[in-house]
This record gives sequence, structure tokens and C-alpha cells, in this order.
Amino acid sequence: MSVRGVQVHLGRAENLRDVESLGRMDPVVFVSAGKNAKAKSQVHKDEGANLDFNETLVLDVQGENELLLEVYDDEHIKDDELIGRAKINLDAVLAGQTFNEVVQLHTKHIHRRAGQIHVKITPIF
Ligand SMILES: [Ca+2]
Repeated sequence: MSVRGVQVHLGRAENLRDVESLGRMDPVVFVSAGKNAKAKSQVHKDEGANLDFNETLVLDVQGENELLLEVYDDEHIKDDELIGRAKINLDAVLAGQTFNEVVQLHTKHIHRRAGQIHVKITPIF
């Protein structure tokens, strides 16, 4: 029984690093596995640093064993700005288990904390 893909449930995010100079951030999550598998959440306009994404994304993992999760502040005029990211090892999920953790985000500098998000990943057979 091989795993074809994963369901990624995005839950509550807290203490997201504030990168918005004016007003409240508009958080959006991108998940990817390798070069070809990508999915994006809805944009949570003006919801700021603490919010519940409450959304499930489906990703075809194609044998990739690492998921990259990135939280951005959606922008209209300039490019979206990175709030924080995390890499999640999928070996256990590919073996049929469920990943259910609060994931710590960091900036491009691995030691700089950028908030956290509850993520649940379940395999799709
Ligand atoms: Ca924004």
C-alpha cells in the first residue's frame, strides 16, 4: 500500500512574525513537496499574527519525503513577504502514520523564530 499524497490540515497559528508596516498582516500558507507538488491556502485578509487557518490542502507527494511549509503576508503591489517557514519530514506519514504537531516557524535564518502553526498531515493511499 503506497502513499499517493497527503492531506495537510492547517490549524491555529500564533505569534506570527509581523512583517506588515501598516495595518494587519494578511497571512497565506504555501506548502510544497519537491518541485512539482504545490498548494496554497486562502488569504486571511487583515487577520494578523494570531488566526485559525482551518483549511485542508491536498498534495501529491510523488515520493518526496520533505514538506516545505511557508507562511507569507499577502501583498498586492509588492511581492508577498515571507513571515516564516518550516520543513517537515514525511517519512512517518509515508509509512502510514499521522503527523499532528505544533510546528515552529523560522525566518531564512534558522535560529530566528517566526511563530508557530498547528499542522496535521494524514496519508492518502
Ligand atoms: Ca499584507
